[in-house]
Amino acid sequence: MGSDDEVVLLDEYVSMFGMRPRVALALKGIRHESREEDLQNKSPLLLEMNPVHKKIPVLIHNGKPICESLIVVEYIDEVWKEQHPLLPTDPYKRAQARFWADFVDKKIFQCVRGWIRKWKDEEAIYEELIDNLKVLEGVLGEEPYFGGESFGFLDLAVISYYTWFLACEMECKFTFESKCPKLIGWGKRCLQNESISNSIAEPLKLYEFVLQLRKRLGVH
Ligand code: GS8
Repeated sequence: MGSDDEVVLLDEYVSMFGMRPRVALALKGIRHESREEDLQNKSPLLLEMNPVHKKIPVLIHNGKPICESLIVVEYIDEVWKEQHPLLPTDPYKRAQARFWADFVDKKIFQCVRGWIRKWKDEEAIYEELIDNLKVLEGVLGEEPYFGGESFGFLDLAVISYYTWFLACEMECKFTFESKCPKLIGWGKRCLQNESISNSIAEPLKLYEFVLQLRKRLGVH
């Protein structure tokens, strides 16, 4: 891809989905413009570029939109394939990485959303979350990254939640390290890379966002 490519990311700082293309673009060193959306007052560009879901993130590459965070990351990986490949080349490993990324979005997302909105008793939410994180620890095994020796597609799908766990810690009475030491060790390893640590949201800012959101939604 040429250096005169126009790459725009419609994003929201706190979004676990927005963080994914942010990390992918940073790891691959792709110059782009990031536009922060106010999701209470969506821009005409967002409505035009994602008329189906009207959600961020949207990557606009030379005027053409790509929606849904994992699809965006796959697109970035295919277009800029020379720099920091994310998906494995082996078809079976690719399928596994996609399967577990989907697991993260189905299971872990529900727990984080449930925590923010206090859907259930908080102990039940934390228990469910930890159970799912233990499953992920099993997937990680003894490897440094989900992608094996290097940070890959599934690492990227999970890291956007890692910072959310740190935000949960401002409220819960345990540390995630005490429950899922392997996963926390993995997260710390990932954050040693500045492309990653500079692209994910700060836990304190997430927690402030949660408190504001709860206030707006009347959640006590
Ligand atoms: C989810 C995007 C999403 O929920 C993905 O990209 O992976 N499956 C999609 N985006 C939210 C912000 S993060 O909570 C969003 O844009 N919400 C606006 C709305 O629902 O109106």
